[in-house]
Amino acid sequence: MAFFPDIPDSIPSEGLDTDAEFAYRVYDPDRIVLGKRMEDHLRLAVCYWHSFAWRGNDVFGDGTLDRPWLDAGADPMQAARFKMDVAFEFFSKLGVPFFCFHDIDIAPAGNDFAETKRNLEAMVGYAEEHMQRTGVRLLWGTSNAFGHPRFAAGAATNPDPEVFAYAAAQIKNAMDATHRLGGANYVLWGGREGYETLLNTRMRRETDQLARFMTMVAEYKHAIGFEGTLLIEPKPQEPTKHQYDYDCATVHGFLDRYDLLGEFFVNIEVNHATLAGHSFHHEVAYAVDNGIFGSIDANRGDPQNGWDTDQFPNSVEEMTLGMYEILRGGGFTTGGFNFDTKLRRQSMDRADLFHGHIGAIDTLAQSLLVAARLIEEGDLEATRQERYSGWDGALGRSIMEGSLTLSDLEEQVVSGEIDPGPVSGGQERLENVVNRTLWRSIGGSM
Ligand code: XLS
Ligand code: NI
Ligand code: NI
Repeated sequence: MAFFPDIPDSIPSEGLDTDAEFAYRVYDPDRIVLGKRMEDHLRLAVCYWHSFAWRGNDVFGDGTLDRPWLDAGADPMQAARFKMDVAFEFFSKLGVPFFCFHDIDIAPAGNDFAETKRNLEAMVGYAEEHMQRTGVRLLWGTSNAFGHPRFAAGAATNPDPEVFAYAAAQIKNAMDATHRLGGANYVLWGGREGYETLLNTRMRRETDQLARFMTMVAEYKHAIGFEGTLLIEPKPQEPTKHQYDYDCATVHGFLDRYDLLGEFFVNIEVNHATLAGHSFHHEVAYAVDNGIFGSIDANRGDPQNGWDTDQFPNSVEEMTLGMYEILRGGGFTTGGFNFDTKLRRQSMDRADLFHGHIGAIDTLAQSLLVAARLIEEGDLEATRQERYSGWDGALGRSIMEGSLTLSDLEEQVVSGEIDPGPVSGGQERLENVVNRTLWRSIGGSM
């Protein structure tokens, strides 16, 4: 029996003039953009946890969402299968190629670890059947090593090595599950890998532990022949006061320090960029430029809130700027756009889950079109190129090659050979270039 009986079996791509609510206006999987299908550019994924494993509760009140499989009293494995049936009905009606999950989203905890492991294996088998039937694939798997009280002081960064060991066992199983389901990536989000107070914390010890843990994860990846990408998801705080994977630059420095570059890449979340005091554009540009770009969690924050509101992306401008950097860097390889999105607590109709995702998908599709146009027109890139062109000349090259000293440069400046004048950065014109392209897209001429 369908859980979403009023939604058609697939969401059609009908163009901007349609009146249908359950239709894509811009997203068209087969449309070719810069020589590639839209579906292959965006690699869209729905997240299991907020969409199916959360009832809409917040710190002030109970769940509001209609999620009958979460009701108390149900047999846990039966409820997990019911949840998965509904999740796959949703994925396939929406028409996205991928989903993402945490271990505990798909399988219930048993009475002991061994039973939890058996539950996970059984549900992975059930997921395999659904994936075969629907063709939906796994963008990434992950493990929830932050929710259970044993992880209150962190998982890998816990003061107790037994908690480290427990997390290791859990993450090994989640990696096995991801590998078995052909996941394109495996994600580590350090939910409580940080501190609440420095008064009881040895910061350097904790980051050493985290690095050891990540090294073990990378070793295990190679041991089992998992070909997906390992991803770290930076976030500055929440739930802890301070998280060690603060932002892309911090993660980059960490990977470099512990010799993990090339093993881990970043999964950038729009809202986490906002929480870190950056723009999404900044985080993507940093990751692409420094060779650590991996994947995106497309959920946004709200400028008036200081927490992770996980809203559906709806700003074409914000997503265009990130998309532009992604395209400039050659696009996704194993990554994609995951919707780590939550409905608002009042959005309690079953159809709301479709409204949220359909709007978000069209927002990303439109952003892709605008960003592709910016690439094709080439004005931004040409301006950047011109701005740094001095570095391709004799002076720039010799400085960077290391063949000039401070004294050499002083000599040339004293002799008057070097006498630079100020040059406009042209910011307003560049902002106009972006806006013009956005406006043309609103006029539908794309
Ligand atoms: C929380 C994170 C989380 C990860 C997966 O803020 O975004 O949802 O994406 O553990
Ligand atoms: Ni988040
Ligand atoms: Ni996320």
